[in-house]
Formats: sequence, C-alpha cells, structure tokens
Amino acid sequence: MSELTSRTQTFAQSARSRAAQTIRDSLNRRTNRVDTFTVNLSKRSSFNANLSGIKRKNNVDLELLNSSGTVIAASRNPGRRSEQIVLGDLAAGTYTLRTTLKRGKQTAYRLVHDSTPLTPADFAGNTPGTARSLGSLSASPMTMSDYVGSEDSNDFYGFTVGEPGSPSAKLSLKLTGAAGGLLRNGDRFGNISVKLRNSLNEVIETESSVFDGNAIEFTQTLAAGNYFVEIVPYFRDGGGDYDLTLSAAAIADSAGNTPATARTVGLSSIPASFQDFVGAGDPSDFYKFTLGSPRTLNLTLTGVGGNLLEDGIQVKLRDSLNNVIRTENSVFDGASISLTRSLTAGTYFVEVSPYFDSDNTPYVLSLSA
Ligand SMILES: [Ca+2]
Ligand SMILES: [Ca+2]
Ligand SMILES: [Ca+2]
Ligand SMILES: [Ca+2]
Repeated sequence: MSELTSRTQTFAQSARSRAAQTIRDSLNRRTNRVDTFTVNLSKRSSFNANLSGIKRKNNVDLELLNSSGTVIAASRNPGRRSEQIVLGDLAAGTYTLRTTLKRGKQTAYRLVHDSTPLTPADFAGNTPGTARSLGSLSASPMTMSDYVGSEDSNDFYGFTVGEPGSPSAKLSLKLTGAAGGLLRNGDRFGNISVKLRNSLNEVIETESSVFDGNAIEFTQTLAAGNYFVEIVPYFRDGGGDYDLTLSAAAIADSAGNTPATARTVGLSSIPASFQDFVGAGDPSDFYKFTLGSPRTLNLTLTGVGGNLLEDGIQVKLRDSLNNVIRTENSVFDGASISLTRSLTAGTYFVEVSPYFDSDNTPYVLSLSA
C-alpha cells in the first residue's frame, strides 16, 4: 500500500463577506493520496464546498471533519463527478476539508469553499433602556432563548418583583445552554456571566460559567421593585446560545414595621406561633400583646419547620412606650432565640428585625404567657 501524504493549507473566515476560496491542487496515488485544508469559522455560518475538474478515470471524494477528526459531512460520488457539501448551520470552530483519491493514478482538481456568518436573532437590547421587558415575574417560571457572543455583546432583561402585601420576593434564576443543555460556543464550552442589577443599574450579584459549560443557578431575596438581568460573554470570544429561566415567589408580610401597625396577638399559656420573614423589603415585624395581670412571657424564635435560622436575626422586647426592655440576637450560628421574662400588666411589643442589613430570614415566633 502506498504511503499517504497530505498537504495542509489554512483559511480564516473573512469578517462578514462571502469570499469564496478557490484551491487548485492535485492528488497522486503513489505520493499524495490525501490533501487537507484547515478552515477556521470565527462565527456560526452556512458553509459550501465544491470539488470539480477531476480527470477521466479518477475518483476523488470530499469530506468535512470537525476538530476531533470526526467526519461530519461527506460527498462520495462515483467516478469523476463533482462533489458538493452544503451545510446551512455550522458552529464556529476549526474544521478540515479532506480530498482523497479513491481511484485512478493522478488528477488535478479545483476546490471552492465559502462560508456566510449567520446573524443570530436578538430579542434583548444591549442597554437597560432597551431591555427586553418581562413585566412582573410570578412563581411560574418563564424561559427566554437568546444569544450573546461576537455578534451581540449583551442582553438586558427588565422585570419587576413584588405585589400588594408582599414587600419581598425570592427570585430564582437559571441559565443553561440551548434547550437546557450545556453552554456551548461552537465546539468549545460557552463562557457566560449573569449580572443581577437594581433599578439604578448597580450590580447586586454576578455568577459565571467559565470552563465546563454547566448551568448558572441562584436565588436572591429582593425588595419589591424593578430589576435587570444582564447576560454577557465572560471572555471576549465567549458566549453562545442560552436559555434564561426566571421566577419570583412573593413573600407576604403579616406584621407591620412600626408599633402603630403592629400585628395584635392574644397570649395564653398555650404557645401561639407566627411564621413570617424579615430582610430585603421588610426591615421589621412588630407584634403587640396586652397582659391583664402579671405574667411570665416565654418567647422562642426558630427557623421555619424547626430548622436553623438562615441568617442573623434580632428580637427586641419593648414596653408600651416603645422603650427596649430586652434584646436577644442570633448572629452567626443559626441558633434559635429563647427569652423568658416576668412582666407586669400592660401592653408590650416584640420587634423582629435582621441582625445585619443584608440578612434575609424566614422565622417562626412562638409566644406564651
Ligand atoms: Ca441576544
Ligand atoms: Ca442583545
Ligand atoms: Ca415580615
Ligand atoms: Ca414587616
């Protein structure tokens, strides 16, 4: 069997134009049965290759290989008939066109190939002012499919969270590749950043997927209001097709933020429990109770379902004039708060608030007296 030799020639895709590349070369059964030509597509493109001018009594086939060396398209007509590969949608990346002499001694040939970048649809503007408006998010997830990359530097989405009686909401965000797959940019992993921004366009949270194409997924407690999500490539040559899924679960507030708007509760020897939340959008919860005679107050505060508290929290016992009688904190370890105190007859307030401004804490408050 004759030794295979190959010639290699490299072609880079021209920026936008549909410049056809014409190659004139030859194959020889004894010394050069295979020619390879490297084609670099910097953008997702349509692609055509045509091989013609094969001499009588020869047969040359044409193949297109991806960067792993797998044949992804081939034209293998018999005899000296011309060969053609036509692909409507080829991802950006490095490919090899391979001509192989299958029959005959030697022939010249002509190989013409061209590519035309596909312009991706863009439904999301590149500034907050031109953001795609999603309206008010709800607990039902909504998914948007789009693209960022060399042809579209960023995508802005604008939305609101919160509804009457719900000053806080928990945003859930997930970003995957197209159809829920890995983030991809041609034959590489896509690298993408998600930036959550407030109404002043300040970044609240940034998450990135850089090396493995894995989804970006996070939740964030937000005060009711207007927000933006911005999608950008992490590296300049990154990006790709993506699916963005958003939902927001409203967090209701049943305890007012001042003594005047306190939730009035009646106490007995049987503990009464109140589940609520303090944090973004809801800086305090006031509870008001009145004792007709001297009693011992028992107060406990835990996470929901008896679990640990998710963040720091503070409890203040206040008298009828709103003076603080006692303060208890749960700062770092999520431990519950317990408070026992003898009280004279009168009206009192319990105020629950985040320990740090950034703390977001669902809780269950139990009171008996
Ligand atoms: Ca886009
Ligand atoms: Ca855009
Ligand atoms: Ca609350
Ligand atoms: Ca409140």
